[in-house]
Amino acid sequence: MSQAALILIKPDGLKKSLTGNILTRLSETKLEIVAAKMVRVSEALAKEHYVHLQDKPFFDELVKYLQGELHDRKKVMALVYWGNDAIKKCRELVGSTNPEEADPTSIRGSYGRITTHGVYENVIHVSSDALEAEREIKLWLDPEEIIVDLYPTKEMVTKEHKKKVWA
Ligand code: IDP
Ligand code: MG
Repeated sequence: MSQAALILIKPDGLKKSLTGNILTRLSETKLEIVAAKMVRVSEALAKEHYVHLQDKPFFDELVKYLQGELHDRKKVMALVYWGNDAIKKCRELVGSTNPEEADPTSIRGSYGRITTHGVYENVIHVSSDALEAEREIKLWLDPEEIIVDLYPTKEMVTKEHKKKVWA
């Protein structure tokens, strides 16, 4: 069954110029990329993304990490991979959360590190299951930014909505 997975190339991945390597590795999955964009991550977005870890001692550091404050790279690249067993396929290539325990040939095993601050800098995020993928994709992207219909949508007329357009 086709499934979607949110991938984030985290600020350390961008700072280390790993975008090309990571996308090449992920292409081994033969999944389809159905969305891609650069995002400047607000504190609110970072906190919501990692809401399940809000009680952890490393939470504040983790939020700063995702915002790019530890790497002077205030952006992440967000992608949606789509296809059969997308989450399992991506997670296998990405490797374990702790880069020291991750298979050395996995993306995190190859490029991740544990900092003296204690947060695992593991260069990439991938959704953990289908429910989390849906929650995360809806958090990071609007329906129009994804080229397939993943989840139900509705139409809304937003007359008062302020929007930046080309001058
Ligand atoms: P995942 O990214 O493999 O799904 P999660 O448990 O969802 O793992 O954790 C989110 C992120 O929080 C990790 O990718 C890593 O950057 C950081 N993290 C998780 N557990 C720890 C820990 O025990 N110490 C330091 N950082 C951690
Ligand atoms: Mg997770």
